[in-house]
Amino acid sequence: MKSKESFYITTPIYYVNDIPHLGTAYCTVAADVLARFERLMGKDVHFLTGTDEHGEKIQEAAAKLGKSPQEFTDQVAETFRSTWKKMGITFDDFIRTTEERHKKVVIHLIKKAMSQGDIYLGNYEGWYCVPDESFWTDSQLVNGKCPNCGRDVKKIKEENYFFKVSKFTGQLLNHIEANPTFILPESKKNEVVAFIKEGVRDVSVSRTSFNWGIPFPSDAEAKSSHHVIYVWFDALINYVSALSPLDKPETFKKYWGTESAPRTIHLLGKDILRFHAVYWPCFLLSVGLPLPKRIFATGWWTIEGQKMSKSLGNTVEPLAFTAQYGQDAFRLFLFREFPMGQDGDFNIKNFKERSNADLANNLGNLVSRSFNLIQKNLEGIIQAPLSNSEIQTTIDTAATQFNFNAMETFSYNEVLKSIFAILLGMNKYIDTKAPWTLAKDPAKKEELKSVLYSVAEGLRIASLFLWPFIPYTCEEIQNRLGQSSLQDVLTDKISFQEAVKWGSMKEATIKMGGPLFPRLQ
Ligand code: ME8
Repeated sequence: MKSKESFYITTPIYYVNDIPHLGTAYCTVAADVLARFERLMGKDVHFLTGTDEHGEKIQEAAAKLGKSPQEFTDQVAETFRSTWKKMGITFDDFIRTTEERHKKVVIHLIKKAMSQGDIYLGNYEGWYCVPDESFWTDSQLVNGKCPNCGRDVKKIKEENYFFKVSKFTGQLLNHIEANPTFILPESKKNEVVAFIKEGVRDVSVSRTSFNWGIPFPSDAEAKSSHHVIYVWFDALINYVSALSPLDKPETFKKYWGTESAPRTIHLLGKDILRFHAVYWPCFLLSVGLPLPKRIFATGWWTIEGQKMSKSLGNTVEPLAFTAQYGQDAFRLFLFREFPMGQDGDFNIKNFKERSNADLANNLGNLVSRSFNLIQKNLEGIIQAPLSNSEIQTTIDTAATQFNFNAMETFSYNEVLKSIFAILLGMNKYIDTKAPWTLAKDPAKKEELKSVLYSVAEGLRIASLFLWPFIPYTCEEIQNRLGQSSLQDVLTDKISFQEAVKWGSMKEATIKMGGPLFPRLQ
């Protein structure tokens, strides 16, 4: 068997001072969509998520609850893992930065950068934003607050190790220029380029004023014996450490990729793009590892027009929300309305309108009316007709001309728009063909069979394209149609291309079922 192309997708690892919310669910579901899609494409997918458990913020959060940091992080990490599981997120690995497998790679890589002469000892004096775990200069502050999150900053003065970012920024700029889709979306790439061109200061890679972190490799020069690795460098390395480069170099190479064939896609929010698109690539250049293939920054959600925040109490809790409205309606809404690189507003009115329009009225209605017609007029049996139907060409063309690249560049809303337009077209096709009238005329039996077969076949094909987005519904549609093409693709019995070929539907007896989606008031 031909070996599969490998594919590696990561989400940010989430801070355990908070529980999963709309923002973290967004990135995680977005990564799940692409992971599922690439599996359909026959790739050997490795999908990583996890938790970011060190640093001042976590130490403070644990102390507030009177817990040890380890006890606290064990608990919240489990909440993340189980929430994603319950939401059907198909991650292959879940990394925690307090795990030994992670720590040893962090130490190894920091030592490597030190041996390259890229880390030096110095003193930091400036501002620090604990919620963002980020350093700021006087001139960067906005009205004395953190320019990223607007919260209070504190003055710190401590001995730190620094990483020579500036040594690598020229090389990074060349890479960005030579690889136009390395950082996406374009507008965010331009911001990164402008930031680099202004001149990037070397960044701290250790902290000394608290101790909840990975101890910095000892160095005789240090005056303070309490250096812990700065949480951002600890955290970024998770993408490498999870692949066990020291113990399983072949696995690492397979998923991480090489310079000429990079495999890694990092998905993250725009708030943390600088860490991912500047510091992280420079660090990788220092330690001699290939750069990722793509870094995509998602936009930011507001809720009912307001910034999402714990103090406003307006956060959307994904488990509660999906328990009420269903996983697929939630998943669809995340990507249907707004391009992923832009900010969006999570608004319950829009959510309901979108669910009703796409899911209840369009897809749900298509399933229920076509199944009723097949049941009533063809004894529930779908059988290939003798002649082609007009809709065949539309669906065939859409399937063969599908913009596969749009998925890897996260143009999910474009993809969804075109699929739902086809479903709408299928509903119109039923209206025009009026199979209920054809059924009255025995001479039109073949035509009736052809119309109903076409709709069923269209639904089968659509369920393959839609599966990454609304998996539960698509599996149900395949099941009701008595088809296994989705399973056959996922178990490598057939390719996706074969599965979406018009006419591959097996003769089957349909299973009737209730409405797929309730109409929301
Ligand atoms: O930053 N809208 O973790 P984090 C959209 N541990 N996305 C949002 C959002 C919102 N309102 N709020 C949060 C960290 N996010 C670090 C990452 S990676 C090596 C370390 C999403 O728990 C967004 O993707 O603060 C953001 O990047 C992520 O949550 C940060 O989660």
